[in-house]
Amino acid sequence: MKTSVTISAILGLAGLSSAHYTFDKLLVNDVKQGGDNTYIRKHTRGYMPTKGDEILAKDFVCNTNAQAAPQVMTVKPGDKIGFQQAFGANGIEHPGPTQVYMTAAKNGAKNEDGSGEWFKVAQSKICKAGNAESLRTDAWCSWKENNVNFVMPESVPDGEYLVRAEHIALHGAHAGAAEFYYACAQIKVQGSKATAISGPTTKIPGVYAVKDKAINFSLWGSSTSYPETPGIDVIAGGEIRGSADGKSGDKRVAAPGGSGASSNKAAAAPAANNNGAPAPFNNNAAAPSGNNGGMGFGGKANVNAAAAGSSSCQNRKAKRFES
Ligand SMILES: [Cu+2]
Repeated sequence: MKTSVTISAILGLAGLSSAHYTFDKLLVNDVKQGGDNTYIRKHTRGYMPTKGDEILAKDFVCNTNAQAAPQVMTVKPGDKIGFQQAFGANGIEHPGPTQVYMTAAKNGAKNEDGSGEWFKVAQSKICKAGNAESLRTDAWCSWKENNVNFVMPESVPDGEYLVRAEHIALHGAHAGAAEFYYACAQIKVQGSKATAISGPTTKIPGVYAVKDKAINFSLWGSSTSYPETPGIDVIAGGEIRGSADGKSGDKRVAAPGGSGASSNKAAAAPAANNNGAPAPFNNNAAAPSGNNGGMGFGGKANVNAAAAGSSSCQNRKAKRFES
């Protein structure tokens, strides 16, 4: 019984799924800026995702053989920044969270290699509360959107940055095959009153380990929430969209901290806390009812049934599903 429910869910996902994607067009306040790769670094991976231990390679920074883009886009705090899909793709139809990371570019964004410290400026998870089936599809904030987007927070100081937007597709995550889609834009922030960021930082690669719970999470059990947070926590004042269970709807709220000394301290908690037990500073805390308590892993029978049918896009393709 459980198995048949899971298999019908797989068929449902496959039917709705569209092709793979990457990002090459920059949007500011929903308006496209320049052409393809004018501000977003061009890479040679095409639309295929990064998987498995590839996330530990240097190419995980801005994607395979990424080259500096010709221009740097100037934005101000409060501007909505979007990374739109390339190759005519028009909607993210893989289930999973989005992350946006930034690193300061002391010698200018065009010259930045991304080998320094990165902070997370935005996180999105679930925007629509629903059942286990919707966790495989339209519960996610990014579902069917054709760009990964966030509003540049006031808490990011002026300067040039590399900005790395990422979507993680989780449909194969239970089998160690989460898919990473990402690209980097060259952006200059102007008009901020902030002087320093407050929050954890990380290297990329290094932000994720292959065994992190957040990227080995099963969508094929009975969970209706995603209590994990991939990578590090969002900086104080950064954007948190949706929540772990979607009960607060599609809202963008500022991550805690940024004014009080005590909350700043909490925000600077070690990154290692993020992927394990609940940390003192938890992104979900910004949204009501963010925690359903369970880890969301389904029973073994369900996991295996799902693995047989959809452990990867390739498997699904072999079964004549378009992934
Ligand atoms: Cu895929």
